[in-house]
Amino acid sequence: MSIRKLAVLLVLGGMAAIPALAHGPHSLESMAMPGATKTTSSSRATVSPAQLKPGKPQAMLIFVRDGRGRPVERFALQHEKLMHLIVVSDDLTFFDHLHPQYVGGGRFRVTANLPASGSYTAFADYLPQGGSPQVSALHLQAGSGSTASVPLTPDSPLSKRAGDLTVTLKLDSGSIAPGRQTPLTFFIKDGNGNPVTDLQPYLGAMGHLVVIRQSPVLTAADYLHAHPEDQGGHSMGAMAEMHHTHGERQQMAGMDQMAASQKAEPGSVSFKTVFPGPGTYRLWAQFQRNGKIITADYTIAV
Ligand SMILES: [Cu+2]
Repeated sequence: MSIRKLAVLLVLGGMAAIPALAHGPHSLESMAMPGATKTTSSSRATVSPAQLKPGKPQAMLIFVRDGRGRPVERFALQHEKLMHLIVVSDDLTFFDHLHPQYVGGGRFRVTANLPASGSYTAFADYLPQGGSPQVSALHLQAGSGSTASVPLTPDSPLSKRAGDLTVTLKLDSGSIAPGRQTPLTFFIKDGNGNPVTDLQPYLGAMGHLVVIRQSPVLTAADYLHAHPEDQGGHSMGAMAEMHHTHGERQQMAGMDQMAASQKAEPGSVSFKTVFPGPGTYRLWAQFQRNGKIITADYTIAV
């Protein structure tokens, strides 16, 4: 048996534990949080092609259908975009954050570039108009072979170089437990060690945080998408609390100034998230400064 055939069998074997296998290996039922009230039947996304060449930008189409198989025609903006697509290698070493373009009829077009042969997962994050936020895990293959999920070692210290900045994640170790609101605060310093206070809004907030749990087969349940809370942020439902976690801006105007300055130190951006269970998590924090996006990545144990 060829290595490639074996890899395909391994992938299919891994998929068997997951619902919605009947929809094909590249389609997973979108997963909702327990207890969330659904206003529409759940939708699902598929991707074509799911087999790509490594190291080469290639166009893909993502097709979103409702529970009855009809195209979802209308989407609402979330954080300034109709769809966020987070692409990771299955070992969570590669990360890309893309914004597919809606081309109508439930279809989004995006150009992906998978750097090396192996297996990847793309998390499509979108909000059907009048519905609830959805995450679909789309499985992609570049060349042949799977990307083994090797155990990741938690980072210590939690300081990362990102461009010419240093981004340090501060965790209150006593508060990291599954199922509990966990504050995640990033301190951003320039090359001289001074706090960076001139971050620019990125996707309508002072930062963007993606959290993914390491898993032999990644599913939508392993994905947490977090943004700092918008200024004067509206209240969110229980499901939104889980998917789009709250954070505080480092700079706020007018009446909020005093309250904000008590909460946030200069050069810091805070998020809150709820880790759904114990495990090893990868975090990618993104900020914008001088028109450039910087990404700092971390591994933590919960
Ligand atoms: Cu995005």
